[in-house]
Amino acid sequence: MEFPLRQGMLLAHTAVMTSARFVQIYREDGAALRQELARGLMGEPASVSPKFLYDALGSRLFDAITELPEYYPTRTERTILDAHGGDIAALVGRGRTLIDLGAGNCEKAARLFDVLAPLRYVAVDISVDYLRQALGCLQSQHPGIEMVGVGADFSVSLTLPPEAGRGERLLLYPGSSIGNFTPDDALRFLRQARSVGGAGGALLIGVDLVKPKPVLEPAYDDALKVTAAFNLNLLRRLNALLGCDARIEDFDHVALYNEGESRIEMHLQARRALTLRWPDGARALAAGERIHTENSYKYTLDGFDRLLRQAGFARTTRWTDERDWFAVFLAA
Ligand code: AVJ
Repeated sequence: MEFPLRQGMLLAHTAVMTSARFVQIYREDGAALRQELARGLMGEPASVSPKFLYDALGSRLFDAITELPEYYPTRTERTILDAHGGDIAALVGRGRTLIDLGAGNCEKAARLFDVLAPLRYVAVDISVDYLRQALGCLQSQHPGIEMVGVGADFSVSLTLPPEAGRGERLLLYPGSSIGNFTPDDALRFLRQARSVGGAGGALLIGVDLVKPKPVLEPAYDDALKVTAAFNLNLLRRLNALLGCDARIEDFDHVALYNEGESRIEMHLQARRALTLRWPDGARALAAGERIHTENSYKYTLDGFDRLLRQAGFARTTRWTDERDWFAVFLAA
């Protein structure tokens, strides 16, 4: 199988101590990252891609978010998958190659191992280091499943290395990560997922649903301030990657539901007028001016079903929790 390498990507194979194999299909060079960050900061409004949220600390903070009482998506999706794993297995069959897009701690996929009995598990995540720990541990618990870890950034294009193997593919895209894309980009992503899945392929995807503001906003602005730390960690990344001089204490975490766009927005808001400086650039921010750091789109059941069909999936099945807060779609 051929896969295009984006400019700035290197191909590197790495061996580890466990029997899980690891492949890294991208390593953006520092110059490309700096350029991307500088371009975002100079934008109107200033922005930073949410992919920079997930360094080692950011991934751990996200894990902590999933334990918060206010953050309902993870546990609601888990309830749905636990309740309907059997239905899912009956529809997709056992013994597939399970491809986990944005695997993180691999916990969601692991809970499906019993019902789906995959022959191979391919965990894809932007944070390879995090994947190494998670997969190493999982491989020893499930020696019968061939495991491959893939470090990849598919925010631009979804491509898999030959190590992902052939065989009937079930793509898993849990957690409503699809919400980070604009609806247009989500459609592009779903079309790519359809083609990567191949004939007989299926996609199991978690989608967060539209609901009242008083439920949505606290989920992204929790009382313990874990989400604030998760968002503010971006400033540390700006300093480390770009050589920026941002001070954490100069910014507030802001999370708001934009009803017109049907999305939660996260921002970093300057507490006072200030200028961010880095080796070959600077960005002045007025007091109260924001850096846009994340969108998390919410869908209606029918709206997402329409998107799947537009992407070329002919058969869709969906399950929700009893409050209709979250949905899991199976598309073939
Ligand atoms: C990982 C993108 C699904 O949008 O709910 C959680 C990220 N941001 N709290 C989400 C997130 C703030 C999360 N996704």
